[in-house]
Amino acid sequence: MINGKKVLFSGMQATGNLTLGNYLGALKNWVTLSDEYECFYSVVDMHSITIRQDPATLRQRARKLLTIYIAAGLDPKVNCLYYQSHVSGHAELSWILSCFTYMGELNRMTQFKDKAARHGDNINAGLFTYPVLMAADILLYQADVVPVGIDQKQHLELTRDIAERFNNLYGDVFTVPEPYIGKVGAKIMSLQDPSKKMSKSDENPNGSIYLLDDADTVIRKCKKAVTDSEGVILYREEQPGVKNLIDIYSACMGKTPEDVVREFDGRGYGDFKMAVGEAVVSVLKPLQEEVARLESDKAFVDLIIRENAEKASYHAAKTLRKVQKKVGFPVRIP
Ligand code: ATP
Ligand code: LTN
Repeated sequence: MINGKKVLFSGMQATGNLTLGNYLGALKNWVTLSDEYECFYSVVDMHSITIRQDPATLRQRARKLLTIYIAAGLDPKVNCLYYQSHVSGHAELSWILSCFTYMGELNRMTQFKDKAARHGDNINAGLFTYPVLMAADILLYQADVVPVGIDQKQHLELTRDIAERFNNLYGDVFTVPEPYIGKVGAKIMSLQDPSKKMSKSDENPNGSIYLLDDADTVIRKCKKAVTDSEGVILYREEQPGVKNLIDIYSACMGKTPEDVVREFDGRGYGDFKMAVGEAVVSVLKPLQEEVARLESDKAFVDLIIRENAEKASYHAAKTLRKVQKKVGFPVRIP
């Protein structure tokens, strides 16, 4: 508990450009949760270097991501928005936790298997121990809840196992976190292949709507979205393309899929796609304007970065000192 509130931790990698899937599936929920919890939202740049990055691009993207957090509606004076690499406790706790994590556990992680298959020329130890750093992120702040997509559930289960193992040995040191998997927009699919999720790392740019796409691009991508030859707008598994467009429209307009089906009863795909495009633009436009405004206010964003790194470091140090003592490191002489 911090300030009488339960603690929430989540993070996103600054790799690739954020998609509408990231926004509807993650960021939008983060904003909703931010009143109820004491929140830490990190730009997890240390996780990013498990895949080779161009340094200048990584730095730019990390800053852009932090700006998007603010523009999406996370008040940086209330929520702790910060770069993972600015708080050394993440790396320090990660080392300790790696001594309480088994090779067998890490070997079972499906994300590692996927990424190792995709980046066969660079299967580094960081890629393997990635979930330990993620556990450190979460446990460092004694988080109660962690909003993540379904793809991250396995990492969260490992985090819980590590926390429980540590607590069994040393007493109640860590809060054991619960995953929070949102319902609305939980899985937005690719516009070009509705059997795949919309992803930042998709090679086909028409499959994903990027948060910073302009209105014409958004409309064009929606018009090109793959549907079917049924010709009816119904919310069902047999029509995955249409279903995905209904999900997007309902998440953007705050309506239920049933409302949307009723609204478009008897209308054609062309009309519907146009309406989806306009709905997406109505969500993205204010966000983009706010990103531009923040980018022109460098001093404000710099201040947020500094203040929040200090706030995060303060809470991180509290847990870290406790853990160091428990495992037997000598106490610091003041
Ligand atoms: P990549 O495809 O490069 O692995 P990604 O687009 O899946 O990246 P992540 O950084 O893994 O993005 O995820 C950030 C957050 O966005 C996570 O909470 C994830 O669950 C959520 N998310 C990502 N893609 C989608 C999607 N298509 N629909 C809903 N939520 C998504
Ligand atoms: N692995 C996550 C990003 C991430 C994260 C975290 C999410 C790193 N550390 C801690 C929640 C909590 C991803 O790829 N989406």
